[in-house]
Amino acid sequence: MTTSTAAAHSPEALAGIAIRLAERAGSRVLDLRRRGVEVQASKSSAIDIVTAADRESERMIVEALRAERPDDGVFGEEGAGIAGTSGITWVIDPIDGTANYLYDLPAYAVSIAATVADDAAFADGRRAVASAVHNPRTGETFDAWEGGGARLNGRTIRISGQAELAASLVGTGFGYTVERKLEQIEMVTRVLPRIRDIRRFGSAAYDLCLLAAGRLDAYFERGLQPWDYAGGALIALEAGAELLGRDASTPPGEPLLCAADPALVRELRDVVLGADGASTPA
Ligand code: LIP
Repeated sequence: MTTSTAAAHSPEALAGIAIRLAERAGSRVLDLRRRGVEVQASKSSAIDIVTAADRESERMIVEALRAERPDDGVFGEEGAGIAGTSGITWVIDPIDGTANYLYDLPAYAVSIAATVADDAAFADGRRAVASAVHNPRTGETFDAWEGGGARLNGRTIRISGQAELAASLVGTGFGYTVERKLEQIEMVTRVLPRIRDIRRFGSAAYDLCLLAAGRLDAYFERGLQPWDYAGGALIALEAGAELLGRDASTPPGEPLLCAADPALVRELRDVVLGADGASTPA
């Protein structure tokens, strides 16, 4: 492989593609928002919506990736599913935080992650090696590549370093079905008395980036899809966070994803799961 070819395949180069495509799709998503949101479908429940912008964002990103990286796979929230031969699969959330997009609340993002197969890293069997998460409403672009650190608009970011649970500002989120919400309420009931406070912004990708930037001290959620966390998880890891799943044999992912400073994340997981022996308030 020549030097130029190697550079074209480097994690840093993949991050550059993710940044460019996330910002381009974000600009289109913002333009469509200004014209008015068109809800086109729903998925797991009537409130799990798909807008025309979700579909247009994913279409734009997939079209560009197919042109630039024809041997790569593509996997998107709104249906893109293309097997590749290069070992790289792009995981796309065209708008993470779609409800916020519908209500014009400034916490939604385009998330693009270049991933490789790795059953030990995450529950979906893939690990991001490069990613970008772009919030078009705030103009923030978070990016990372494996071993290259994490950045916000090009400036290096690090987690807060908070190791004390009682002083921690903790992000979380809730699903779209009653059954899932009831499970999540139990988790919040255990956690809220033990921490500074909860923040629920409505986008896992953005939550993980806020953790990476030190604006949250920790984050947990049960029920996330790979496209929700793939991009933000790498950015949080490269900013110094440790991510845990439900137990030692279950990597972070849909069953549970906990993210925080390595000195805090195990205590957080134990409290989330009720495994710390504390009694839940009546
Ligand atoms: C969202 C997640 C968020 C979760 C929301 C929703 P979507 O993804 O990023 O963490 O709490 O309920 O699932 O559906 O907006 O792409």
